[in-house]
Amino acid sequence: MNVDHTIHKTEFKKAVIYNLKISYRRTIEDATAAQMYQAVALAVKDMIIDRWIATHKEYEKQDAKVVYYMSMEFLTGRFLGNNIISLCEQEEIREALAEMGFDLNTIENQERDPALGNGGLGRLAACFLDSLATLGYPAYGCGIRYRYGMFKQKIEDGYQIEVPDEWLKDGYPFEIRRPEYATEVKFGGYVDTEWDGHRNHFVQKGYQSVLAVPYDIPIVGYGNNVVNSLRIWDAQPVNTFNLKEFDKGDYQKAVEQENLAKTIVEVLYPNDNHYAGKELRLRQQYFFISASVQRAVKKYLENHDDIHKFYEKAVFQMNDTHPTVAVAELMRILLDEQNLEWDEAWEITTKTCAYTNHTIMSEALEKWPIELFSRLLPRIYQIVEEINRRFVEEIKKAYPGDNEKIRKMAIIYDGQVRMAHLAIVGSFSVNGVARLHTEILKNEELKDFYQMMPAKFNNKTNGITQRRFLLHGNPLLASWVTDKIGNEWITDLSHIKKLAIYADDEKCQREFMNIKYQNKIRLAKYIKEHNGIDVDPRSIFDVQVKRLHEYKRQLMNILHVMYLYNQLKDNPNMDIVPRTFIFGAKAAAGYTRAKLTIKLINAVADVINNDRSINGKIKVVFIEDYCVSNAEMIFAAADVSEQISTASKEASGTGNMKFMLNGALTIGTMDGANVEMAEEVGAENMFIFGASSDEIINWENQGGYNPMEIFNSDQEIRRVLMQLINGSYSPQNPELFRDIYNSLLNTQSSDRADTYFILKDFRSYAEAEDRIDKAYRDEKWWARTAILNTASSGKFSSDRTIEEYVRDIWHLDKIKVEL
Ligand code: 9GP
Repeated sequence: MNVDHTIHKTEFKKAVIYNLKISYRRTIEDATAAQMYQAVALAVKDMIIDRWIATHKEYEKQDAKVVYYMSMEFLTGRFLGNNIISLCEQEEIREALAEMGFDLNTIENQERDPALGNGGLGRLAACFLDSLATLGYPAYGCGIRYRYGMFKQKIEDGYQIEVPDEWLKDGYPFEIRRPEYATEVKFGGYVDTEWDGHRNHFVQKGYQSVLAVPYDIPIVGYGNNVVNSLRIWDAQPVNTFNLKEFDKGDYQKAVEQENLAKTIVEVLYPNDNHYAGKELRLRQQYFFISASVQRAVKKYLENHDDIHKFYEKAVFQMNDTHPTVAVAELMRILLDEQNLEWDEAWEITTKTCAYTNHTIMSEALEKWPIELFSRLLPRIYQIVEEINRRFVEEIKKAYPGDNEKIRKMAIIYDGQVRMAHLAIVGSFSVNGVARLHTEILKNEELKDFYQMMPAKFNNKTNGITQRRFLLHGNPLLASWVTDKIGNEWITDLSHIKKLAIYADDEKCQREFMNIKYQNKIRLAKYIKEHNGIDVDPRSIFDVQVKRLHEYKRQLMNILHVMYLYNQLKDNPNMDIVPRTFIFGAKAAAGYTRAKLTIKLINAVADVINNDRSINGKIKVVFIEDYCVSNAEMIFAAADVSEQISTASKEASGTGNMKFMLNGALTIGTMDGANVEMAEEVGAENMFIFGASSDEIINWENQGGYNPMEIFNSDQEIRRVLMQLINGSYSPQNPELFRDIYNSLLNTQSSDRADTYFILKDFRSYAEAEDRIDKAYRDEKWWARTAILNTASSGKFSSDRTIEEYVRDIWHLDKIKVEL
């Protein structure tokens, strides 16, 4: 980019001063950091706007095909820092602010993280948007403008407390309200059939409706002038004062509309890999999908007159089953508004929709009771019934007399609408998110569908954006990498493999490890400020940060810490490298066992961190409110990355890739994308342990295993388990962790014992942890392996993933934007 930086800096400062004046009646001397953030953000937005307009002009000029990435969640994290980086103006802006007496990092820290997502699924959507813009592909993210995003987590007395996230409280400077695209969305009522002499028309009557009003947030491509949009929908009452209803004295109905609008976008359901089955959730789904699909069709018809070719200009990627009503909504519009015949509408729909599956966890599979679905979406339900009727005919044709196939594959069965089945039937592409995951879908979970329609199935291994997770999150390492190999890695991560030649160079090893050390000091400072705990940056930072879920096995990690502590107590002179076990995790508000696990981690931390007798050899830290912005700092500081899910359960994982990029070594099972990471870096450069996914699936098919045998035969494991119920970590209430104990041994309930094979994998895990201790002592080996991990992370850029989606599914053309 050729920018005259002197002029640029002066102009930028002027803009900030002007924004402060008109927004806050403040001057630079009396502005607070929060006000400065708003003023700086507006000045940056000003730099984005012309590019944003130019991008959309270019799309129109080229009549470009667009991908609509439909997702209930976009976990974007803060925008200011990323936008500045994408504009390639970081140094100028940093200097300009410094000249005004402000520090860019402090200003960036004022931004509230837009946390419109739970975990991996929402963060993946955000990485994809970043890559789409950087690669120059026309795209819209379509989502919901939740008034309250993911809750803020406070830890009080070791327990998680959920605090509302008021991210919009002070206004969000980057968004733009677009009332000109407001769209009505209808719920409830009934469907009337009207005959016009030629055909029946289906008309929804007696419904309630809300007005969907979009807000656009710019997604700035790196250094290429491309700016795409994340379009999130807000809900408003259609008429605030429904005078007609008031005249009839129906006060209730008038306020109903208002309440409906308010509640729809009120809050993000804080469930990750778990389906809540709440009516409001289905409303949210239809709300943003109906608005997005209506708008996509309208936009197409503004410049085209043949609706039959809609799919040549638009593709809908459904992020998990949550947006699946898109299949039926597009059918509704084509049938009822465009007056197409069923077969024509179906052809267009199934050439437009594509579906990504993100999990095999059965509790995450969405199924809606017919009663609820048909009451809320009566016309959509009729359409789904007809899709189902025709699909069942196809099953019968393919498998005559095989009722079992119908039972297993029908979309509507046993009083429920199965959204995954609708998604598969209505899409031309079905993909998993890592090779192993896709294989499990094909051979286990979705076997029947794969056998009937193999051509639809494909794999797209997830990726992450190196621009947020290295360039922004780890500036020291980023500039070291650029010094060594140039800056092409920023937009093409495959270049990072050039670092491999430095892996054996002792000077480079020292530099690399010194950067890690600086990042550990930065995190240690954060931990001191936020947790009041002193941690030694020379200790191994062993980190597990991700949502709390039983299958991710944070419990196995903390049980191992308890086991290690027992060894240290027995043998205070035990020779181990000091280790800091760092956790960060939010648990769904209603997930009792996950919340109890957080309490256990904090209880163990309390005992161990305060035991002088072990000389600080191990410490345990639970970082409060794990979110995108502190994640960036955590990845940069990690030595060890814990990716220890029960094999087969983690579809891909993406945190694993962020750690690898930042030079952490992985301790992990052969699960999700870990398998492909091992392929890239070599299994000898990771710490792999545990049962394979085949073994796990086999045991599951046999009804599990008997953990009591392990309990009876392994006294060290038994000791750890007994400490859960003898008050070692909860002297006031020895029974506190009884539920966790029971879940592992199943002494009380009819559930399968140790569903996630924690005790089964424990020995192999402890042995791998021990290998880490030994390996870390060999400084050269460790440094070399850390560099090799970074150097081998090229495959895991979301740029690569997006190129594969484009090549195999979306078929988009790149555009160039000149200013
Ligand atoms: O659990 C998966 C995680 O493994 C994956 O990396 C992420 C993105 O594909 O999706 C998660 N799935 C969900 O959050 C719910 O399906």
